[in-house]
Amino acid sequence: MPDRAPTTQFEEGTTLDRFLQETARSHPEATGQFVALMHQVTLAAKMVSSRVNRAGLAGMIGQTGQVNIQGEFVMKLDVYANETFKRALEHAGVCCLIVSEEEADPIHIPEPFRTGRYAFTMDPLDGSSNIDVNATIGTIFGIFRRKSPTGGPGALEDVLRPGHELTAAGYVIYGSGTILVLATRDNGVNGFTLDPAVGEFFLSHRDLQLAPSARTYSLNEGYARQWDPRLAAWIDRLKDPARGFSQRYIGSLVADFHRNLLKGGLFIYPATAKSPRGKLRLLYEAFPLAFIVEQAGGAATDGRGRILDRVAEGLHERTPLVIGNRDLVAEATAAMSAE
Ligand code: AHM
Ligand code: MG
Repeated sequence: MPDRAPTTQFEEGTTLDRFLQETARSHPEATGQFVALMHQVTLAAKMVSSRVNRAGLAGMIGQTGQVNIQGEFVMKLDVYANETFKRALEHAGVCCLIVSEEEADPIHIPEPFRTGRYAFTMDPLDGSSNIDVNATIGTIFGIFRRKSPTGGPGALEDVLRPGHELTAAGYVIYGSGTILVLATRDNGVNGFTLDPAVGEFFLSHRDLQLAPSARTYSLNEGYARQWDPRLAAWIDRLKDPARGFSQRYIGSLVADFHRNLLKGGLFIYPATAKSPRGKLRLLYEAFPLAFIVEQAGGAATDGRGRILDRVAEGLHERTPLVIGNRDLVAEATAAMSAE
């Protein structure tokens, strides 16, 4: 369990704004930059949410015809989300560097705004393959306190570092409703639901902890013949009716993760013959979700060791991911590394 005690009491219906202001108050050294950064994140999240809801009407369905740094076809909504988060953050004076799954190189902040205290990592639109079928998608983000000298531009050292140095992480899920989940060291994991009529996020999921008896596993079984045989054998054992497991997988990490966070469960995206290092990105997907799951009492490994102990060496590095309830992660990891 994380070493923390929530510092402030909040009732449901508290706005995200008030939550941020009041939690910042318990840090006398706070400069207000974290609150300002989160304001910009929520602004961008509301803009993307609105566009997602109208995607079919706003010309947002389909591909742009381009291929991104990951070798994937870029969707129109990928571009919109990337630009929206970038624009919201680069002129706020709170970030020294932004890195995005959609961009080959770091996004340097223009003068005179680049003196901010934080480096921001993002997968602006996770689950792109689900856009055109109106299924749940999301945005995943991580926030590091800068390491490079203050006063100047950020540098790669602000993001190429161990995952356990994250200050905060979160995601926005654009589903039947829009929910922003934020994890911080002092206040754990909290979910805020957007009331579109009011245009505000309200606290709806206070101090989230993984449900203890998980009975769901999530992975793409279409790749079973490409897995390490030890993983295939373990998944087969999990199907013993006595264990009572169900499988759920939509192919949007954010959606699969959110369901498992609320109900308990295990998500795996292993190494496959096609993606021997896994498909998911360490900086944009694995680090933020590993930070969140640990704050919620769970665990995340790459099949060998703790994700947050990995040191990011490249912006677009990939990793296998095993994430969810602690006991299931331990069981899966042991099975995958058995001699
Ligand atoms: P994206 O960030 O480009 O959308 O890609 C990542 C997505 C994850 O959301 C999801 O878990 C995974 O890719 C699904 O991949 P697959 O179709 O191979 O199962
Ligand atoms: Mg993604």
